[in-house]
Amino acid sequence: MKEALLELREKALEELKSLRSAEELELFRVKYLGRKGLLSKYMAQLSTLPPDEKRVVGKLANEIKVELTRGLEEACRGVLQYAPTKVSPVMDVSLPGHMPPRGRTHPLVQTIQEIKEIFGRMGFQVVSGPEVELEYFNFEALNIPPDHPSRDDFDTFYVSDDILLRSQTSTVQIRVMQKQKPPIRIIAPGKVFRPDTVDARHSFMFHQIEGLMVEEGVNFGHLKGVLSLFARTYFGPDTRMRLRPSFFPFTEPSAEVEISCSLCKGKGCSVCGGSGWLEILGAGMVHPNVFKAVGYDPEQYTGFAFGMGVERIAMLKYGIDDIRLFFENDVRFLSQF
Ligand code: 2NM
Repeated sequence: MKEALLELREKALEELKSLRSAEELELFRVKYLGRKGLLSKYMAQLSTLPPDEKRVVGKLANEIKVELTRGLEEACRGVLQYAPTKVSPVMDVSLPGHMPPRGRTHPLVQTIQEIKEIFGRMGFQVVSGPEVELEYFNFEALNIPPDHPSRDDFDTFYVSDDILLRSQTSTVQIRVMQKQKPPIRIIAPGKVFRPDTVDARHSFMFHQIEGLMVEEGVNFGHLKGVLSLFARTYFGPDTRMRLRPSFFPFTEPSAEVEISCSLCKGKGCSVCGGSGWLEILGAGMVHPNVFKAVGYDPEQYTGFAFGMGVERIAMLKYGIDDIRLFFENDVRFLSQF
């Protein structure tokens, strides 16, 4: 039996050298080391031997088992290294596992979070409302009557005669003012929809953050103070801000808010079109007709409101030149933020 075992050892060690695939490795394991394998067969016969011989042969059998197990492990490492993707019944549990790729927050969500935090520190609460909205909240209550020319820029996505996808989140401000008396400090982030043809700068859907502050004695100085603090916090302490007269149906007076171009420091470059200034938002004092629509007395309360496009703000901050990148779900883009 001793000779038989030694012969088995020779044969097995020779065979080990020729193993080339996971399947061959497994066949070898079953043949020599398996529960019904050759070694087990000899081990089972040990009981038939006299005690002295049993000890010696038993020891030998064990040594061969250890040697072949080690040899098989070695062979596994050699073979699997060259065929790492092959599904194998032989597994080395000490190898590091496959790391699943880690997700992260979308750059637009990050931008919204940062802006919410800045206004939150100034006492603004975050509110939200429906994306599918009544025409009344989207237009009439915002001082845009049925035949007003500025409707052309907004009305396309009608669901029925008087229901549409909202074109700005001021609809949410109206809903809040209808329910609550001043003082009011809110910002409303969310999706809005416009009849724009998609290109590098336009999208039929984008994100807006609109803000509103209403109480007795609020004036244009408060608007400037709040917005310049926002601009300096978000774009950096050296950021300068300027206002240019503008028009919105829901504010009077209205202004376009611009900041000094952070890329060229106001000297003029391709991003700011040579002017040194970048438009970041629209703002103004809430129109008395808006207050009347929600049941506020415009003689008692005043307020300012503003609106910004989140994509635009993020594009300026990170130097992104195509708005479509935000919506294509390309991880090569997204994983940079
Ligand atoms: C803007 C620009 C100026 C605005 C107005 C209101 C409301 F509801 F109070 F009338 N909310 N947001 C507003 C004002 C929005 O976006 C460019």
